Amino acid sequence: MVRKVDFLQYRSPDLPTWCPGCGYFGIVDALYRACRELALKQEDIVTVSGIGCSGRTPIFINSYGFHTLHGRSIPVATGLKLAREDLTVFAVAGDGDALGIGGGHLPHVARKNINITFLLFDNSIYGLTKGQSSSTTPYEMRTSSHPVGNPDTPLNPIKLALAYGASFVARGYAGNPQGLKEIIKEGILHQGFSFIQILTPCVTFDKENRTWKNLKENVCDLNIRIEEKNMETAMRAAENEPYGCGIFFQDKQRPHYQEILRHLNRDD
Ligand SMILES: Cc1ncc(C[n+]2csc(CCOP(=O)(O)OP(=O)(O)O)c2C)c(N)n1
Ligand code: SF4
Ligand SMILES: [Mg+2]
Repeated sequence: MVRKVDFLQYRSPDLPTWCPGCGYFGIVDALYRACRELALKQEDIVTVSGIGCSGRTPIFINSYGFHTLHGRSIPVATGLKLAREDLTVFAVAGDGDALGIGGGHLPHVARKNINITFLLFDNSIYGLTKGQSSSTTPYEMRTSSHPVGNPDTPLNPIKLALAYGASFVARGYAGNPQGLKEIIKEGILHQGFSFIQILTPCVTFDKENRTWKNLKENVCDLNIRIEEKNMETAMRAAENEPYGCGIFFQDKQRPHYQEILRHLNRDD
């Protein structure tokens, strides 16, 4: 029997409490549509989040979810995937959650190649706590914690994920849910750790950097679909194209963690 799957069924009856105009609406829309197009059963999806406006995401998806501690979506999602390999597991985190307090988890989930899909809601600011600088806030940007300008050099999430050895590294844009949906689908289908940075505005606390206007004017399609693993091209694109969207790197040959465990436990 063909199962009828509509993308609205993934939408929770609890309406998102994000500010009107927040980019996160576009992200969950892309997520619903990716799940629908892959015909994932709601009961087979788990979304694990940390703390932040992005941390509320599981509440708005009509499936299983886990709103954990600040910076801890990756280890909880890892444990879940190791216990239930059959489930589709998303880990979601904001830039502060993923790269600040939780930054120590990223190298390990990447090097182990845990088969989960990680969505970095990158608005380059702490949204929930009212606009402090985060690890991706640009140098000199004025924020509530740095009213005369951020003194710190921002991290480049794509370069980090590449350097840590993530087997799938991509960037999408909240203002293009169709394009983002395609990237998320690829991330779900990828057998290994999928890292997806999503450019998105915080319309309430960022009036000068990652605004809708700025994003609309600068986001471009990189047209790089690197089937062959090519770290050098990917690194160069990450360095030169801060608003370029697409798949920067994918290693389809590398076994994921559970495949490695099966290999090590083989009976020969
Ligand atoms: C251990 C701990 N430290 C600090 C906080 C306060 N806090 C909550 S969310 C947050 C940052 C959120 O920023 P980000 O991860 O970028 O998420 P966004 O709100 O932008 O989605 C901070 C510092 C906390 N909840 N727990
Ligand atoms: S504070 Fe910013 S990130 Fe949080 S819901 Fe509002 S617009 Fe979105
Ligand atoms: Mg943020």
